[in-house]
Amino acid sequence: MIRKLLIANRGEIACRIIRTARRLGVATVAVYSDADANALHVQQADEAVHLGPAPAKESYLDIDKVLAAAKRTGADAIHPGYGFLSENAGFCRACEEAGIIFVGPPAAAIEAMGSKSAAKRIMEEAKVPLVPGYHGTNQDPGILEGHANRIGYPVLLKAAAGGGGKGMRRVDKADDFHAALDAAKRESQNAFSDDVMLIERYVVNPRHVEIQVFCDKQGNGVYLFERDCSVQRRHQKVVEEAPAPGLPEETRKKMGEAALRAAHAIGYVGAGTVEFLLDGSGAFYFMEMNTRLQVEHPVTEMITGQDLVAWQLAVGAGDPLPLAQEDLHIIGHAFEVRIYAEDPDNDFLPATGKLLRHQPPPQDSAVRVDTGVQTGDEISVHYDPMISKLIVHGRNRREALAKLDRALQHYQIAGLRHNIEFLRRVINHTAFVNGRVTTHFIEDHEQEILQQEQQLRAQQCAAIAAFLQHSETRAQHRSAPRADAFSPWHAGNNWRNGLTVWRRQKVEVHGREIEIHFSGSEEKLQWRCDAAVDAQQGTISSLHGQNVAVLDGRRVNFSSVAQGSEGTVFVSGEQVDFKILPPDIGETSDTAHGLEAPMNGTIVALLADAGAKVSKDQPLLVMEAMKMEHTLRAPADGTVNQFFCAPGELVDGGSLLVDFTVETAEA
Ligand code: MV4
Repeated sequence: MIRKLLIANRGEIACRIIRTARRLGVATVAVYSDADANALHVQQADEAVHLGPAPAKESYLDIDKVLAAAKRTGADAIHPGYGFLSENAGFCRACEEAGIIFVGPPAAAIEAMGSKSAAKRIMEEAKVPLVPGYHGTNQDPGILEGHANRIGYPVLLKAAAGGGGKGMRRVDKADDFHAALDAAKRESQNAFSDDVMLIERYVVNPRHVEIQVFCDKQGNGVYLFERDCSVQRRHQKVVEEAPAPGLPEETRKKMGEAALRAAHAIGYVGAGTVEFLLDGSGAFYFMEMNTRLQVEHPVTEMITGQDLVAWQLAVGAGDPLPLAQEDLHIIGHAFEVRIYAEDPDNDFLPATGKLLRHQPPPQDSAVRVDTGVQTGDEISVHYDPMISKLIVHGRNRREALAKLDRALQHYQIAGLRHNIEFLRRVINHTAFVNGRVTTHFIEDHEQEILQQEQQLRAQQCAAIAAFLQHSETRAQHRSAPRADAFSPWHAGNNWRNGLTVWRRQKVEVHGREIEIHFSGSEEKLQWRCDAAVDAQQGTISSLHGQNVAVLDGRRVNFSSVAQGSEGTVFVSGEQVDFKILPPDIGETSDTAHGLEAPMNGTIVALLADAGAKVSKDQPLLVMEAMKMEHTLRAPADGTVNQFFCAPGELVDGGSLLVDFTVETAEA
């Protein structure tokens, strides 16, 4: 039995491991870098040891520091999580030598998978299906070309030391072979300081299907079925699911058994994943084996009802596997999506900064969120920009997919760009809904999945108007100057009858400047906005505080976040980010819609009647500001539709006073 476990990792996986350890009565030790001093995994562990500066090399990747932390705290085991030291055979050995249990496979099993060509030779021996190819040591270019011709084009050149698509080249015809070989070797040499290449027949439009295996120290092994991780973007997984849609039971069994042969061939212990390419005919081929717990393990937990970290701790302590193959069954269907701080509109550039809000959807036995961050945390440049993983389970694929979409709609993240909308477009795409997933899914459907021209809808305008009104009320109630710059209305000396006056505010939404007009109070607010596509005006009444409102007769969940001049509203499962623009001050420039107050002041007199036709420069109203009277005049010949103010009223600079229509020349 492991009594005290050090988790040599950070973020969601550290938190995930701590959760199981706690449940099992195992004490936990977190480690952390300078950047993570207040991180969730540090808060959740029983103890925490500081490792060093933020860069992983000086903290999470520093073997001596991690081992010293384990010794100091008396940990009897180390869980490496994924990434960092999880597949470092040297670290695994160092743990063994220090008498500390490494929760993972033996060092030799990690090493066996270190070279792709060596791994393929072992797999060939173990009768694990391989893509027809060459993985020998003779690297003479002429010999390699001969093999390519034998295999048949198209072929794929792969770096023996590679991974993640680096040093990989597709070659379509013999003429291109030598140029492609040179390029792939150069790339591989640069990336891995090794240019040994292997050649495979290119499998056209395959699926990535991987098998979860588990082995104990007694020599038993089971497979916990498959995960389909085909939907990827530049070798980054986007959606994972279990079971693989449409996989015949017979193929599942064959793949599971092949994966176990792979594991046994290298003396595997613990949780491992054997990756296969699955082609359109149902044939599958070994790609590689990951000798760690994987990011996407929760979908397997969901469909098997097992806790894989608990299994790891049991096996690590020397216990036999808790279940035999015949005890394992697939229950329903599960999806995982990875929520990243990144900008899908800008080539998925990682986003950094402060999470102004991190509010995952409500969780239950079918909706799980694994995260290592909370509102207020910083997403830094030092580590992976993954914010969390959302995992859902349903009785079948369709139900799981519906729950996934709903959960994504309820997920609120503000302060950083993220990929939630992108994920929703992926999972709602017809091809995805129908289970037609391949490794080319995102490329094939790029047009439909990537950002389309965004339109602003009435509900969203209404929500922004409600936000503006709410901010205005807050600003008015504050007497002292505010530290927060956000307050387009902050005047400090002003009172106004908010029920009758129409205010207007320019905001930037979806890269466009729009103007929102609003009138009324928190309880009942009217709004207008020309830019909305479906309706240009409406009313909002709020119920039960700020999270529920009736927008134009529909009751919706609604909330907002702001910092500085930037705001976000969440309404009806969607997010709209906007920027408050400074009001127009000075001359009455706006002739199309009306006249604004040039400054804060008091209305002295209205000089025209509503509905009156007036000529250019005719005085319309007088206001007083800074002890001087100012006359607002008609900007052109036209009609005074309505006054949004009355004599004696105090008005803010920039607020709309008169609705005015310029007369247009008629035929
Ligand atoms: C392949 C292949 C087609 N044919 N091998 C990409 C990363 C590396 N782990 C293996 N990869 C591939 N190997 C043959 N013989 C296509 C891919 C591939 C891929 C595989 C899994 C998931 C996503 C992928 C995206 C592009 C290419």
